[in-house]
Amino acid sequence: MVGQVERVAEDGAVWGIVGLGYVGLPLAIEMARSGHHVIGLEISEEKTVEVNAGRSYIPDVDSGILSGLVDAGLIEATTDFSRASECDAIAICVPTPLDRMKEPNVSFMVAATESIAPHITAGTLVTLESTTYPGTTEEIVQPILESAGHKVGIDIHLAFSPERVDPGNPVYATQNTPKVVGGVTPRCTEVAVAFYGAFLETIVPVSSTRAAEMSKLLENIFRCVNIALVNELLVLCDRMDIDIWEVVDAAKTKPFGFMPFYPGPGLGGHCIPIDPFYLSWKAREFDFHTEFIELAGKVNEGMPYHVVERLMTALNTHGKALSGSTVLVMGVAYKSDIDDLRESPAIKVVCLLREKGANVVYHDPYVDEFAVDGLSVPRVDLTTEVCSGADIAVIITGHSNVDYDIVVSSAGLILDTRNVLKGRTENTIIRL
Ligand code: SAJ
Repeated sequence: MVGQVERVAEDGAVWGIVGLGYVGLPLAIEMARSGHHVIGLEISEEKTVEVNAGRSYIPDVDSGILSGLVDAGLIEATTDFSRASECDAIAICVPTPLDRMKEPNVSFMVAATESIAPHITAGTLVTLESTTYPGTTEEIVQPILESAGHKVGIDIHLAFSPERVDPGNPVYATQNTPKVVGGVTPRCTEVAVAFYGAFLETIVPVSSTRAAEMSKLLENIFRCVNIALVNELLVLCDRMDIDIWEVVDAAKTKPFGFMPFYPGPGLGGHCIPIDPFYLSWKAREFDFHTEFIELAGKVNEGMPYHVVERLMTALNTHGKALSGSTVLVMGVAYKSDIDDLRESPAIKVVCLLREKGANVVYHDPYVDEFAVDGLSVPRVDLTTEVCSGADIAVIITGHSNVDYDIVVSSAGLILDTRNVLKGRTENTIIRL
């Protein structure tokens, strides 16, 4: 049915997105830029107001571009999910967090699918973009769609296509990052390839939804395990009096067969610390224990504790106890040059410091408010008085717009967990 494939990609096709977050909003921009009318289906009234007013709440999405597309009538947001009936293709871009027991919380995907199922019409393509365990698309999304009277592969189409957003990446954005696509049936794959190919540069079809789901997990588990590897080596090098940062820099001169990862205070973000546990959970169904993932999780989760141990040791060498000391935490976002706090290692570090009686303040130019366990952490400006008034400063995340000379020239002690002060030799600087 050639017409079927063309419908989702023809000029007049209307496209929908469920969830206008850090994945959905950039996707909406790219879709609209190709000239298609985009309907953002959001549960948040506030987000729909912001989008319809042309105001972006995602740092990687420029408000000028968004407002231009809204004014051109190419993007609109609504909380009325019945408008899914107007869409020829709909991408589901909702969160996939873990619960407190580190088990997948699929409630957002279920709610999103249930919200559109009664309204989608014959011929519609539905794609799931949320990072999840292999089997989710066919075991969760497909039954919900078919319970509404549809038949996947016959009157509607369903595929999985993982998001690959790297927040703050100045080179790779939604449009120029290759897009993996796997359908429930070959026809579903063909329709999904036509859809994404209508507005993205490179499409990578695979044989099934499971292959697409697993490819995304491999990408993120690869990062999680390799970061854990260098974190473990950091602790060993500390005991062997070897500079891990020098070691990684030396290893990365190898022009093939090596990719540098850097130790740090722990693993942040809404993906890398979380996604691997979606696979380890599903693997149990197959009597399989993903030991690499479990070990990586243990090593990465141990890093905030290692940071606090190093802080205590540093203060001790200067005759100070952590209890009662003032600690200036620098950089609380989960990675450089962004404002996102999700799963940031700074949260655990501050929690542990408080438990040990330290007085904690923070500085982060991207983060105006920072609370841990509901208790606000006082925000300070980066001045010589603040730095000299702290018993120790600890750099958790380095930001390129911070003047570290102020810190180096006035702080009595500095623990640098990111090698931000690379090359500085002042004896007040201690590297993780
Ligand atoms: N980190 C280290 N050492 C490293 C690299 C990262 O400690 O060598 C830490 C970071 O500080 C951060 C965490 O790990 O706290 C995650 O960092 P990240 O660079 O993986 O950034 P994310 O989670 O924002 O985005 C990642 C994407 N990043 C890259 O590919 C560089 C990508 O893996 C996914 O597209 C994205 O997660 C996602 O949404 O899955």
